Amino acid sequence: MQPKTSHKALLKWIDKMVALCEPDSVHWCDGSQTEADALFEKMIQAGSCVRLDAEKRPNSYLFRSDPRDVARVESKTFICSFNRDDAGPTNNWEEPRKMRRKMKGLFKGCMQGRTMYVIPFSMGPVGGPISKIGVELTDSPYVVVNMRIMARIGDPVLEALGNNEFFVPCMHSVGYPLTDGKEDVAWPCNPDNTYIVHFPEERTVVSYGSGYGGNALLGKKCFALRIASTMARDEGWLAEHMLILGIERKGRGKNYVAAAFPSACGKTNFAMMIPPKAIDDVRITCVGDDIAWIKPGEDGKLRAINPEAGFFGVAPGTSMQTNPNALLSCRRDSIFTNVALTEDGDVWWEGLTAQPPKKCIDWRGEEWTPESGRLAAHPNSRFTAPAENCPVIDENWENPEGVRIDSIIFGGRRSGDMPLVFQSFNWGHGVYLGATMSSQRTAAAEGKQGELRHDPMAMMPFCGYHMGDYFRHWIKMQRGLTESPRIFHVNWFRRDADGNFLWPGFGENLRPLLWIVKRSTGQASAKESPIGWIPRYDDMDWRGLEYSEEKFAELMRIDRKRFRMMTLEHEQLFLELFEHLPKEVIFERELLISRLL
Ligand code: TSX
Ligand code: MN
Repeated sequence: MQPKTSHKALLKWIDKMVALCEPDSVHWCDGSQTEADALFEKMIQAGSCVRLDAEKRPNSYLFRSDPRDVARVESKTFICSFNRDDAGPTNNWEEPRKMRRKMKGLFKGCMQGRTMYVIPFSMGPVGGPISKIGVELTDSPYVVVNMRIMARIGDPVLEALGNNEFFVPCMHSVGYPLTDGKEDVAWPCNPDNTYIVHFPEERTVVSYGSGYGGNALLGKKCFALRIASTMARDEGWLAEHMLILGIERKGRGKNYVAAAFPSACGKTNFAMMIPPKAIDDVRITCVGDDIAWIKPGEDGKLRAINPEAGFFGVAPGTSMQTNPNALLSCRRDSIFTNVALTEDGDVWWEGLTAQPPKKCIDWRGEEWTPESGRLAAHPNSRFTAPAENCPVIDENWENPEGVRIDSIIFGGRRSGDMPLVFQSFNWGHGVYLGATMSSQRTAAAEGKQGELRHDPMAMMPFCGYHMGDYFRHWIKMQRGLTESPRIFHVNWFRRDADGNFLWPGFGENLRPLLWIVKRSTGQASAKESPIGWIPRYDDMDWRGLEYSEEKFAELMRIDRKRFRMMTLEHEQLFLELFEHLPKEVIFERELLISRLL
């Protein structure tokens, strides 16, 4: 196939990779529906996927992965900076030259018997001032059809790339060559030799052995977070693991909020939540559910884009009760991975309906009944859905200039201590709240259930450089801004002594969100507390919800002793990062302790 560009650096890199990987052919992806249809047809023939029922789930497909390839592999994820110190103690590091040599060995002949797909992709609207271009080379047609939903791909991107624009080279192989006519399998992968490698100084990604999610769709975690966070540090902006939502109040205009949550907090649910019926003068719209690129605008205020074009959401737990807008987003034109297949050619997962189907095919391809005692869908099963299918997608979601961010929210899953919502005293204190973010592990995650785990700004697995330098960059970001967003902390998961959730969550989260937006625009009052500004009972909008002042007091209670103990855990994290920490976060801890005495 003829190259469709005269970009010298791109052509040179592809020639080199073709010589190394030895694919049978090279396919330049144009991104068209015709191309996607042909790829799906080929994958159906190969037994890699099934087409779902044309009425129940139009233009949608189901894939089942190898059971050994079902999630991101953090133990095999590397940041290969020149100096080990630049990767920091929270990342795996290997010397770049040594890792390059290792990758070269793995990639030698790795695409024999396969097609190499060239995927030019844009993170953010094509040609936008905040957007960036990447090119992924992959031997996985599954990656192509997913990238087509999650990013803008194909001819328009090549055109924007022109003859010498910058791009991030992203090299991917499932690591399963079909040497000498070896037979293919439904989900080729190489779990024993999986590596997800980042070269932050070179701005390149190399991934081998996995075809799943963030290991293989390299525009998402690898580029838009790990590489982009490094670019953002160097260029004075922020690449964050944040959702972006719009909140429009009748007669009071519209504001945008960015929020970072660790896993298992229902980030996608929050990003497209439906307000309680009684609050009928507020509209919530979704700009993005996972990643925000945030840049100072001409006016010295922060503006953000969602660099992605789709949702790669966890399926289990998603229902018409928890998140109707996510379900409607994957009503059509979607890809499902590792969920169950029903008898009528639709999908099912735990939590989708109160009643499970009488029988179905589980994520491993085996017959399943409610009595079989296994999960029908893998806990990390996913839907890949186009953002434009979302009923509440924001009118500005593709605005290349982004949306103005008025509030930043950090959150966590905390059963015992954190109040529903509070506001930081200032930017530096807000950065401290983000830096010391912590969440309880759920059954799905590895490790002891209920144990608190630090996840600064929800970026622990996604920061492409030293976490201490990352805090410093956050502190520095305020300089040069004419006005900075207000920073808040929320917790939907506080429980009473009997273990019951104190807060109903979901749509009711609009109430703390309303206070957040009013605080950010000087429209709500608050009370000072040792940990920040908190709403009084009367500062909250209680229309349509019976929630007593006593219960609110319990929900908002600040146990000074517990918070003093918490600062010891903060110290533990800070010790690890000590040499790179900005003194602001150390002083914020001292101030917090003083206020808690
Ligand atoms: O996503 C959630 N959100 C955010 C929604 C906008 N979940 C789901 C779990 C995370 C994967 C929540 N679970 C939330 C929440 O706000 N809150 C809870 C806890 C909870 C669970 C069930 C109830 C209440 C709270 N049920 C009843 O009150 C009947
Ligand atoms: Mn995420």
